[in-house]
Formats: sequence, C-alpha cells, structure tokens
Amino acid sequence: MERTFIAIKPDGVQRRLVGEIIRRFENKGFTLVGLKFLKVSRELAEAHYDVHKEKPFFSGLVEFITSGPVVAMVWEGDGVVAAARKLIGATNPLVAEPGTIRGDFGWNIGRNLIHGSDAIETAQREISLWFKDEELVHWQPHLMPWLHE
Ligand code: DAT
Ligand code: MG
Repeated sequence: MERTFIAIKPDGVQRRLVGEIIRRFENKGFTLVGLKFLKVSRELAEAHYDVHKEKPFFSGLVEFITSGPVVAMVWEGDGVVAAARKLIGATNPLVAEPGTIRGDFGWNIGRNLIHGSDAIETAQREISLWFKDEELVHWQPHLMPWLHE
C-alpha cells in the first residue's frame, strides 16, 4: 500500500492546528501508520531539505523547521502521495485554494504549516529518514470495507 510522509511544521504546532490537520487526513479515509512529536536536529533538517540546499531560502528553512517541535507522520492509502498534496494545497498559501490546509490557514510561503512528500520515491526516502521500520505500525483498519470497494 502507498505511503507518504507528512510533517506539521513548528507554526502548525504553535498555532494549535495539530488536531485540525490530523482530522482532515482521518476524515479523508487515510490510515495513520506512524506518528511522533519531536524537535528536529539540524542534521535531520538539512538531510530532509537536501534538494533545496542551493536555494536562497535554505538556511531560513532549516532555522525554521528546527525552531520548535514538529509532528511527523506516515499515512497510508491508495494514491495517498498525490492526494495528500491536494489536501495540503500549493506551496504558497496565498495561491493555495480555499479548502486546502495552506489555503485555509496560511498566507506566507515561509510559514506554510505542513510538509508532504511530492512523489512516491521522495516519500520512501523521507519515511526512512524520519522513521525506523519498527516505529511504523501495521494494523487492520476495520473501516476499510466502507472506504474501499
Ligand atoms: P512544498 O513544501 O510545497 O513541497 P518546496 O519543496 O518547493 O515546497 O519547498 C519546501 C519549503 O521551502 C516550502 O514548503 C516552503 C519553503 N519555500 C519554498 N519556496 C520558498 C520561497 N520562494 N521563499 C521562502 N520559502 C520557500
Ligand atoms: Mg517539497
């Protein structure tokens, strides 16, 4: 089953949006398989955002993501990688559609509340960066027959 990596960034935690954000993924029908609350080390932040290391905003991004606790999660479901990006909305919250997390709660690109993997391969890389295998929980969602034919 497809999996994606989602992180509620320090602004989402500080703004008390953890419950609201998790609710949206639960309501959509995706399955939570990993969850932790942590302060991100500089090493993990730099590895996570490695693809952006040449960008002018890289150091600010690393500062920000290490500035307070984040909620790191793995969600599972058919098509979850692309669907999570839709729930999250465009990178710039001013452009993100209303109804998306960024569109509903943000207005600044540097405070866009949440991270979601952008492709299946990225998701695999990010999940193994943030979670050990034994931290992912295999369980049977009994709702599945009502979510999936
Ligand atoms: P996304 O998080 O939608 O995948 P991204 O991978 O292009 O976006 O960028 C990673 C994060 O970097 C993004 O969530 C916010 C920050 N960022 C991107 N572009 C930026 C910019 N032009 N100025 C400031 N921060 C930016
Ligand atoms: Mg990205």
